[in-house]
Amino acid sequence: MADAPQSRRRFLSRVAGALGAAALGGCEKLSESSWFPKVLGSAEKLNSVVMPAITGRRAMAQEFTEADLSPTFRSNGTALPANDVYQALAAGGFADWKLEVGGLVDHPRAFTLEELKGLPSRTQITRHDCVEGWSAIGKWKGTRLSHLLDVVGVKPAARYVVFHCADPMEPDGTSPYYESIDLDDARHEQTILAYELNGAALPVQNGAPLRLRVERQLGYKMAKYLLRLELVESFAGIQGGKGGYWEDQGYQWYAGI
Ligand SMILES: Nc1nc2c(c(=O)[nH]1)N[C@H]1C(S)=C(S)[C@@H](COP(=O)(O)O)O[C@H]1N2
Ligand SMILES: [Mo]
Repeated sequence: MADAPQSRRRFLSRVAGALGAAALGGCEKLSESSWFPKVLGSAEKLNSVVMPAITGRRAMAQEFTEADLSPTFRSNGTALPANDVYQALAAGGFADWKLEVGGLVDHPRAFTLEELKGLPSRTQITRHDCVEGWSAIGKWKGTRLSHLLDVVGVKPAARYVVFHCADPMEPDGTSPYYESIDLDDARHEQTILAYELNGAALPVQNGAPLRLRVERQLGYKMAKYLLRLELVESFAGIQGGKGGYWEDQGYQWYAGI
């Protein structure tokens, strides 16, 4: 499953190359030019198949208005990590909490919540879709992951960001929840590390003090209770090796909606 986006990108690079673009980076401009739709149009079916695929990874998730907010944003999965260290941090209002960022970065370091709040943020009202069959619209504010990555400097070999969480998924305290996304999604404008939900500090049941929002993917990708980010080249040696807790149980790694 983890290979699907790569092979799709390779295919799209070839399509873009055939159309005379040096790289996918030129596609947004390409699609605005007058000849590009005509070229695809002349290829008949290509138009509907290739266009959304080419612009796909950069497309924005739909954003909503305050009037669309769900009355409550329910909690799913862990609502309180069964982890003494986490519970002590929560009792202290997360004053001693830090987010560690390491792996394939130039400057590994830890960030306090205040430091993260000092980086450029984004506020967005989006719809969360859970595979269990419910959706909710919430307003999220958080640090843009792209800026955080610029601060630590991503080494060229890095391909994924792995999100390590505080909540153990086994009763014996092992198997912390974890997730991962590739650098395209990590750099997406709407990918944020959220510390606010609906204008208030992120509640514990929704992942306090910090959780991932990677809009355009399903709910299980939105890792809560973040403790550590790790830049990696592959998932080898990380828990089940499939890039996420639910992925290790057979869920799709790329959970696009
Ligand atoms: N750490 C952690 N992150 C998690 C989960 C979890 O159990 N633990 N559940 C996932 C699932 S399946 C969903 S739908 C959302 C639920 O987010 P919410 O509790 O804010 O509704 O968080 C995701 N992130
Ligand atoms: Mo979910």
